[in-house]
Amino acid sequence: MSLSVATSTIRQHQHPLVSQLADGIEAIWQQLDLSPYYLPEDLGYVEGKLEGEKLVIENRCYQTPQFRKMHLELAKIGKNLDILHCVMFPRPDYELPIFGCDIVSGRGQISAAIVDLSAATTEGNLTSEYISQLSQLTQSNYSLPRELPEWGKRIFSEFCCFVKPTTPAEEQQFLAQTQAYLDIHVQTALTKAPMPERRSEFLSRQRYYCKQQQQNDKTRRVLEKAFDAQWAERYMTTVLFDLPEAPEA
Ligand code: 18B
Repeated sequence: MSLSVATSTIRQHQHPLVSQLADGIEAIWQQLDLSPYYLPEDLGYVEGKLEGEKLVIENRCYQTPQFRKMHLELAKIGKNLDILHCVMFPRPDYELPIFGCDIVSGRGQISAAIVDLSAATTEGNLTSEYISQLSQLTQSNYSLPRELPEWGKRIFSEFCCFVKPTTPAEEQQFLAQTQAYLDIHVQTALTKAPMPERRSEFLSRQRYYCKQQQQNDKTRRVLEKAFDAQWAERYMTTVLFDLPEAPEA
């Protein structure tokens, strides 16, 4: 295993949907009052080897008054595998859903594209303001919807979109849909006030979300092959899905 630190950007070498969505996410984020969020020092930019191929991971991470951690990660494994991973964790005293998005592209073809706004409440329901705004979006149809794994069914909302886009038109539709979700989220978040009395409820839901995401064996396997099992475990639990502090007893 070898790790090194550098500042190069892999974005221009990735699948066009990955780089377009990365640019789109950062443009929408500009509407928020961003400050840096510091990841563990050795994990901001990492390189490893997967089956002899180079794996490069680039992280951008911010926080705002409404969001504890806004994480955009681009990964490139050899010439073949491009990944975009994005999660926005609200501060736990805000009744805001968790925005999450993942794109996996192998050999120039996207195999998985997923976006969701996942509920913050114990019952797992989005608030009516989210439901009404998301319901008003033009219905998106894709020729190859994918079935969620069991761990995902417990956290993702009825608005979750999980597909394998099959044409450039479907890729652009996914881009537009993801940006629409993110636009709604950022605009709504800006109107919110904290609800400290419900903090422990929101915290436990975020912890549940992270626990479920940590069960994604496909992510874990890629990281284990490129690094090792211990590194993969640390990365999944401190960078991808770190649990916020435990709720007060
Ligand atoms: N993920 N993904 O982010 N994952 O991180 N991802 C895969 O075609 C990575 C998130 C999600 O069917 C696959 O099956 C790596 C977020 C779901 O069992 C690979 C990183 C969400 C699946 C990776 C990464 C999310 C999935 C298999 C770190 C949702 C389907 C590709 C850079 C909000 C799981 C395929 C299943 C799949 C890898 C969802 C290789 C390494 C935020 C549901």
